[in-house]
Amino acid sequence: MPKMLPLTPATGEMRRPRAVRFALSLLFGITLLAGAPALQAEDGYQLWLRYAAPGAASATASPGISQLVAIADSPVQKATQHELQRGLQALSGAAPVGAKTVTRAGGLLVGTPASSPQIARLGLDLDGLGREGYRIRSAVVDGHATTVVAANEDVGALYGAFHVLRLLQTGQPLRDLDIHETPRIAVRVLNHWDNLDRYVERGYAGQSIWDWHRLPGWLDPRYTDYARANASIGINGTVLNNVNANAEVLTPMYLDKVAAIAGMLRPYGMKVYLSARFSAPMEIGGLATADPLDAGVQRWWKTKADEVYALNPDFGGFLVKANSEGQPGPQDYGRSHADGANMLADAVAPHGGIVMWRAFVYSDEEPVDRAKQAYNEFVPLDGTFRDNVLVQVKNGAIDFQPREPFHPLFGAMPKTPLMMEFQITKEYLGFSTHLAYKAPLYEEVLDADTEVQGPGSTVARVIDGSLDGHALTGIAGVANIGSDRNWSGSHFDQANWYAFGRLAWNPDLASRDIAAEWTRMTFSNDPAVVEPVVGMMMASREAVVDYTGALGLHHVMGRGHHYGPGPWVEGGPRADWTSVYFHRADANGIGFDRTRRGSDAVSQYAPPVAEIFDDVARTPEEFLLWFHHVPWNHPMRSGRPLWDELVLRYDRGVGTVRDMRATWAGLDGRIDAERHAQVAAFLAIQQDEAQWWRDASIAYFQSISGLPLPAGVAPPPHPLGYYKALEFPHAPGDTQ
Ligand code: GCW
Repeated sequence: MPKMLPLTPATGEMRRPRAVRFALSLLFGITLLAGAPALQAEDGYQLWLRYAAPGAASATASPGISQLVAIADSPVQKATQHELQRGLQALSGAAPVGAKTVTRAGGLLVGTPASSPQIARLGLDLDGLGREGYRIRSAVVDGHATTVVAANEDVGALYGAFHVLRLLQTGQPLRDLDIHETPRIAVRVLNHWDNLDRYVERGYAGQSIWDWHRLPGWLDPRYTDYARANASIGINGTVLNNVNANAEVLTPMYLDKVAAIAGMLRPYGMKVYLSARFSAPMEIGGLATADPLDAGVQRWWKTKADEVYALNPDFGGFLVKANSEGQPGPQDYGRSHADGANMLADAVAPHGGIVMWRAFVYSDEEPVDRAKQAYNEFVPLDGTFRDNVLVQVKNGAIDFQPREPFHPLFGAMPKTPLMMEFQITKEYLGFSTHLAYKAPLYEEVLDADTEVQGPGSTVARVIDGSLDGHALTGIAGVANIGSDRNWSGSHFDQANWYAFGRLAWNPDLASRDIAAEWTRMTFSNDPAVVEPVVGMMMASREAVVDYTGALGLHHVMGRGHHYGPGPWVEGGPRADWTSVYFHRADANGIGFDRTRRGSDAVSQYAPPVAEIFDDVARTPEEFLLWFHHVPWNHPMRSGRPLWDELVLRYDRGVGTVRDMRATWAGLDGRIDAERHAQVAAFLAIQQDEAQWWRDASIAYFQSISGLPLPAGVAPPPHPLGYYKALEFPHAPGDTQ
């Protein structure tokens, strides 16, 4: 056994014995807590890594650590050690005075066979765990009951350490464990839509956390906490800048700053990526063209890649938005998306980099249904991308709406690895003030069956590579992180970051289980908290769908800033930026006919799915108006006509928010006052805004349908003109 040291984070490292390179062996007793710890003011900065003792209400034990042997050489090992020290000490330190140590329960051993002779001696089978996977196993080591976390590489051990901390935080006993974990998706990244002036497009949590002006001289400790939070949920990369990219990020001055951030994230297994502006060779390189087939342009990108990698050897690669919403791209030179992607792919390939090429493309000059355009442009290119290219596809064909059917590209490009793009920030789900837990949305899409290879060809199996045998796989989440003290703008929006990471690691996890896990770590293990909070979270996304426009309505928000209702939005620069283009309501009915008789978008799905979406009787009602234009009196499954059903959904949404508010009010005293008060205030905002959405939408659609409201339904308090006249010139997050 290595020598025991007292648990003092500051000195543990300095006194490490050289003989054993990386083993964390913690001996701790089990301390039964006498009662829930006193509630302390919290501002949300700690996220789900509060390491609060699970509390007596969980009826389980928390470790009271007595001694620690810690050996850590590499940066990743040190990060692991620090986290375990921090976590275990806080978990035990939270025990109230008078808690009694009842038994000596054993230790915790974390490492790899290469770094720890003790782990090597155990001879655990680590095959199939890859670089990032880990095993957690209850074992007897040197006569002590021990929880062993073993991995092939340090980063796997880091992830395993976070898993143990999660078990402890959620009040689960460290007994009889035999856990094997490997990530199902290789590239698990955040996409920051952050500009270099710290403005965050579609960001509702303050400024960008990247303090570009002070970098690289000032390395905000927040970057380390960011990396800790991401590593705790398995996120292994981040794209620092907006896809609407500024070429300057590729200049030497910024590349130094990028390298400084990368240095802080690296010990936590995170790589840094950049959004590349396609026209950069012209803007910062002085070339006359950015044509991807031009030898000078190709040379410029290769040299640029060499420069990036010289500063940052494990740089991840580039993300590109090209020929979309005014961004430059290969089509400016008559070249294809594959030509553009491959040129960049060739530049980063010698360094092991990848290119994530976005499929979010549409053009107002294209007369076809916007929902069809990405498929039309990309499917013919299947098989023509380099091996290190991923095509990044949004979850639905329009744009991160509260509900969309899965994007028809999933399953339609078997020779190309497609990566998922989810939005974590809530551009269309109430910014950061509305409580909307997005994991059910993510889960719904991941579980959707493309049927391209028969039943079971789920979107999850497309993106994890198992359907078509791809090793390079990826998933991206548009970040909701900013400079706000609580990171995400609201306490509950932290759950969307958390859930994204957990589903990126394992797309089969259930959104309810993730909600429970997050609630336990973020608020309390008390079942009187967990059950109602999980209930609120699980109802919340459907509430947003209901009060913003249910039954397949989409893109009915305010123009530009996307804040609040705007079903009347029409005119302006392009039809497919209006609401009337999407809902097509007239005196006879409502909905976008995407059937074979209409835009024929249904035919982009595999035949069994297309058949269903083409048939008004078989289309799930939540997608009715997405695929069909139906009369206002279309009979619904409830027996009600469509108009009545739609109106009642608006009311149902407002009602759910009212219930959430009441539930939260009932938790007063069980949640620390600071966080409780902010959530309560935000729920009040949400209730007002849900009511506004409902009133404005009903006023508008009634002006089109001309139908009376169902019996007992309150009319909107204002005439339609009142809602249409509201303006929000300074709403946050708009495109600059
Ligand atoms: O969701 C929409 C947003 C734009 C965004 C664009 C995209 C970054 O309204 O702000 O631009 O999609 O995904 O490229």
